[in-house]
Amino acid sequence: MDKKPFQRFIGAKVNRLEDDKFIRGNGRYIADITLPGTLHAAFLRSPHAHALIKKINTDKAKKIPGVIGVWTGDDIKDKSDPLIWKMPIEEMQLSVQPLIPYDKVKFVGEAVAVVVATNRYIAEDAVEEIEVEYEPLPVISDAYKSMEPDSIKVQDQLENNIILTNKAVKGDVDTSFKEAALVMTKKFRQNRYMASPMETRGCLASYSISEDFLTIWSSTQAPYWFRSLLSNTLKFPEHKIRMVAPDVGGGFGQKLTLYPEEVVSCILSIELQQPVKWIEDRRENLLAANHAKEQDIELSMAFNETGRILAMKGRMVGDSGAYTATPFTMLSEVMNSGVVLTGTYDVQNIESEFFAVLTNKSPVNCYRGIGWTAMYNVRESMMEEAARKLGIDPIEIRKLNMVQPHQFPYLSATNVLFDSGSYVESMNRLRELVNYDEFRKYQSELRQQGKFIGIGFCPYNEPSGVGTEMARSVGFPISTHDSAIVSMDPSGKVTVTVGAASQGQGHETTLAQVTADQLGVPLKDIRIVAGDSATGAYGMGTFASRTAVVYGGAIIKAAKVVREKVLTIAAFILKVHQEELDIYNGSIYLKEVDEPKLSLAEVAFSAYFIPEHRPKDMDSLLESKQTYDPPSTVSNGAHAAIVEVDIKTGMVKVTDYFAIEDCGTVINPIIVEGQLAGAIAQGIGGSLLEHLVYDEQGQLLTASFMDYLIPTATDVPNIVIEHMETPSPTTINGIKGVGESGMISAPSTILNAVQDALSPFDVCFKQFPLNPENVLEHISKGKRKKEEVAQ
Ligand code: MCN
Repeated sequence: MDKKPFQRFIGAKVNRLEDDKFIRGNGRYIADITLPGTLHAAFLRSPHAHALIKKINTDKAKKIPGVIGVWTGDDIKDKSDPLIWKMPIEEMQLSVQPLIPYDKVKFVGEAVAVVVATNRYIAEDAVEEIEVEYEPLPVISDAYKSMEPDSIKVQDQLENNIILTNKAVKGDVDTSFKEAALVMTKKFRQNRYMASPMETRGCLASYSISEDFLTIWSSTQAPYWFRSLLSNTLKFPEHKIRMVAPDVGGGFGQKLTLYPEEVVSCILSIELQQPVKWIEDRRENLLAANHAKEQDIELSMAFNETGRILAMKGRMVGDSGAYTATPFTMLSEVMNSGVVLTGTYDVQNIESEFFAVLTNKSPVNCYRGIGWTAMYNVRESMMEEAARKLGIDPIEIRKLNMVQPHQFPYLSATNVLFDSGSYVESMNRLRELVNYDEFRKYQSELRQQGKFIGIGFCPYNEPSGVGTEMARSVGFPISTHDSAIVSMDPSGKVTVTVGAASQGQGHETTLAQVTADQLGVPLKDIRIVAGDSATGAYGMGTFASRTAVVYGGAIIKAAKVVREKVLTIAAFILKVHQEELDIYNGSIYLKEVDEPKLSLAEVAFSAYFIPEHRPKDMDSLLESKQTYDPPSTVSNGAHAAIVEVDIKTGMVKVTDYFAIEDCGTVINPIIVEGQLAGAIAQGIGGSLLEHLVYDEQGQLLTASFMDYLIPTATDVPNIVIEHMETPSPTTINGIKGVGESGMISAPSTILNAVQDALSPFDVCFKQFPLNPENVLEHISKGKRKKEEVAQ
């Protein structure tokens, strides 16, 4: 008899299980959670980028009916430590961030006082009544000036404003540059922009005096990790803190920081013995939630006459704002740029130097594609320029330099182990997909008609999963292991508990798919519990495209143990050898026989309640907890975009977008495509629209969505996505991560496409965003240059 086809869930296009509740408005975000007696906090924020706080008068605010209290930095400072998180890097200076400053403010938007009231309206009104006397100080808003020896200091206790600088050299860089046929240097300013999650930051802190226990619901990406940080900062015992991330409406790295407002909310709840809720508004988010990306890169590349890269030299200066955000610190942006200096290319002669510098601006921390975006922008635009100069096709010059199939596993000059990949193949497929040769003909026809379209490319690779080994090998001395608990209850249903916290990535679906394949249970019989430190599945959280790899791996390990137990019991009951059995669709089958012999529910019930049905030495729990700390794995892919530039208005329209992605074994193609589409949309925003503009006085000029432009549906074209699947030989089940890939390559793909469209004007952008002002300026410069040459 034919065996029933076993339904494999890994690789299946399963619709997102969590979407039903979100679409129907049944999600539960922080703002939806209200406990009896909840009070509301609102923060007064500094209008100055750098100023002494001379006096704060809270009398009027305190008198407003409904106001419970007003706290300033002086009131808070002895109740907790400030925020300090130092990477264990000896040379790194120790940045200290007061929860609320009591002596001086260091960026516009920094909280200077907090009101707690019976409702949010009263709290906001009372904030308006607080009077602060400031003495403005000179402001440092430029990273280069901040590095000068006589610069004013952002943090008084530090030696200077450079938190860390480091230089790494590998191979013989100088000789390679001397012998090169072509040497190019490009300076690129990666503008400051930020994640704009639909749900802004927020928390609800609730202290129970009867249990001496603190619960904090926070819109966070890393509940366990932040519980440790919170405990450390507050000096409140960790085992008496529960941190929960309920539904989170996007994070993208912004919620990978323990923020002062969260610690203050806890302090106030402990003091008032009532729940305290803080929900930030969009203006506060733009002012005071972590900014991202800002850095200047100077990159030099040496090529031989065939287009082979001989050596690269990168110098990164990161404008990190006033503090190093906890816990990833401002280093992550510039350090990561150094890590991905060579990208997909085989270059062993490198020099890379970075400076992470304080200024009087909002702190910079992680945002999808951290450090990658900037380095890819400069390197990949140089690759296209080198191709033009050497008369080589832009796809071929990349293929020539890429890590070739026979080179895997390949150790990059920056110490990243590329386990496997489809680098060259993905470029070949991209060329076919975009119909490149036809495009060039079409482009020149349109140019005759005065229309300027262009095509840009960008291959990428994404160190993903990020376990301890990879983090340490690239200079982040942190530990990133995680655990999963898989437990089958007496009815045969499965609960999987992980420390990850989904912000919209679809973990409820994909982690259930991973479990279903191991245990042979239908998806509806699996519940994923995540983001709650009370559940005991310690984990570092969701970032660095690690959930599929790390939690997927831990789940598979734990589910295998449970499967083994189930099969042992079933074999005992059926009096057969375990190897003769299989589980699928919730039942135990004899292999090669199409009749279920037992249901999982029967086996599970036996495990818990019928000792005669299981071997004597076997424990009764169908449960396993396993940890996983994956080895290095690097996913890859290649993108192309077609843009149309209106040379009269400077408007850029992305008309077509193509992405080839290879994240090893794909768990769910629909979700992976969603990840790419979202990240590419963010890449379009970052390259064309989004820009956090500060003036010299450190005032943020773009503190609303009227000025800070994020892409809308009309800015995002149809995106064609194709999967290639090169399973990782190192990770469990061959899975690699995918979450950031779109943001690594989309900005530079678009940059290259715009430069290609405007090639008759010989433009070379040195700064993002490519907004009409920037584009028109370059077109007119190009025209002037041509006129001069003609004369
Ligand atoms: N996946 C898959 N097959 C693979 C790899 C991944 O099906 N081979 C699925 C995963 O199971 C998961 C999703 O794709 O459902 C993303 O997986 P992964 O690459 O592991 O990334 P994480 O889940 O760890 O999420 C972090 C990543 C990052 S770093 C940012 S930033 C980001 C992102 O995910 N922030 C997001 N995507 C986001 N999506 C939403 N909606 N909101 C955010 O804040």
